[in-house]
Amino acid sequence: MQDVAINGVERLVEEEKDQSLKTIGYKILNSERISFDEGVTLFEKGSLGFVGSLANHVREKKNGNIVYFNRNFHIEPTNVCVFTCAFCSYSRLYKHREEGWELSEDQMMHIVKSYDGKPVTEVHIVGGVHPKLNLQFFINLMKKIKAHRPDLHIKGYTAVELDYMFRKAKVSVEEGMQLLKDAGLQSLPGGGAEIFHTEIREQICADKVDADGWLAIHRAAHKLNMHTNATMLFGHIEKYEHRIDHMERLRQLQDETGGFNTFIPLKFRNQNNDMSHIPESSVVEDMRLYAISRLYLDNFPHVKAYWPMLGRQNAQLSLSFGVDDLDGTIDDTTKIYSMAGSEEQKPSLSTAELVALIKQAGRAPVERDTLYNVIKDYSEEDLAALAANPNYN
Ligand code: V47
Ligand code: SF4
Repeated sequence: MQDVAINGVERLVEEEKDQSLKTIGYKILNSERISFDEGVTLFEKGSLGFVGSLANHVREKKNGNIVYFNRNFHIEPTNVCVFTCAFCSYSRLYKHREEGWELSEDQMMHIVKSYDGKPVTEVHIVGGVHPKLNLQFFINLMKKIKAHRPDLHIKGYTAVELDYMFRKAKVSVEEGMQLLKDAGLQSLPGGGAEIFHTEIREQICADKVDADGWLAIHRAAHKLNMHTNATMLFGHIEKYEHRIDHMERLRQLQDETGGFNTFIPLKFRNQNNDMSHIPESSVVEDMRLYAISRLYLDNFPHVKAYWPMLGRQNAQLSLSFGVDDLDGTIDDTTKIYSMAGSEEQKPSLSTAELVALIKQAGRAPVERDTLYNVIKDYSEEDLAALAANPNYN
């Protein structure tokens, strides 16, 4: 089977009429790294079929037929935020905080406790940058969560939240990361990266941590043996070279530390924000982007499609364009996307539903923990039995 697939993609490259694409195609087939300019060329000239077949080839070489997911839940401590990112539909300024929400420690612990006895492995904590919630508040929260449920992996705080917390507490990035790690924080999510290039960053999120600051926080986490993710907000005013510049900076840091697990492209959604006049990208453009990121980020183990943002059908489609991870079951607590106009207004999928979705796409569903250790392979599982089992629905 694999020989047929490899022959298919080899033939596609061999028959490619454009010489620059053909050269890139051969490089990829020979597992050679592509350059910045070649990345841009793929965006400019690569058809969906061309980049998609190559990305699928790379994805199957790295991760076989597996699609990973995990069982997690979100806590969003607040949507009050000191920043004013133009694409954000979710945040409220402190002076308008009565329109938003602020959870107390008790309320957050209540959410954690509501999962007692349920087989979740991860809590993902992400929210706005509240001017009154400081480093000590979050250190206490980490300790409380860990004291209550030591086996729950805490993935929390974007580099934007951390940068603000550390500056306010007057600690260095290294000291701040160490304090949070000691309190129980284990991984960082990939948010806040947006587009690193200043030409774009100045227009969409001028006031929050810049590219070097974002990268310094992830570097510090990696040096403490913590794993992190990286996102890229795409499909707005950025050009192809800004996308490649973003991926290039991530590729370089990954060469240095090896601490990134997953790249997560996030499609810009245009409702209820200051960039609503910008049309959303097409599904073909989205799939080309997934594929090209799989090809460019040759040192990233995984590429994730965040299904609540993309919608379940397009997330299924992405599994043929380089994606090997669909994030998690996620309960209905994440509001970042529903408020920005995502199809998924109540993003919740049971394990049985997620497994069925992956199987429909002809892939092998595997539950993982945050660090990609396999918890359970569902490829031989009977779907009806799974749906009837209360542990999986
Ligand atoms: O940084 C905000 C994005 C991110 C919009 O690491 C928007 O596993 C699209 O980082 N349209 C936060 N995107 C969420 C995040 C994340 C999500 C899932 C998994 C992981 C992980 C991380 O949400 C922000 C920003 O890029 N975002 N507004 C919008 N209108
Ligand atoms: Fe605040 Fe994050 Fe929204 Fe920016 S994207 S305004 S940092 S909540």
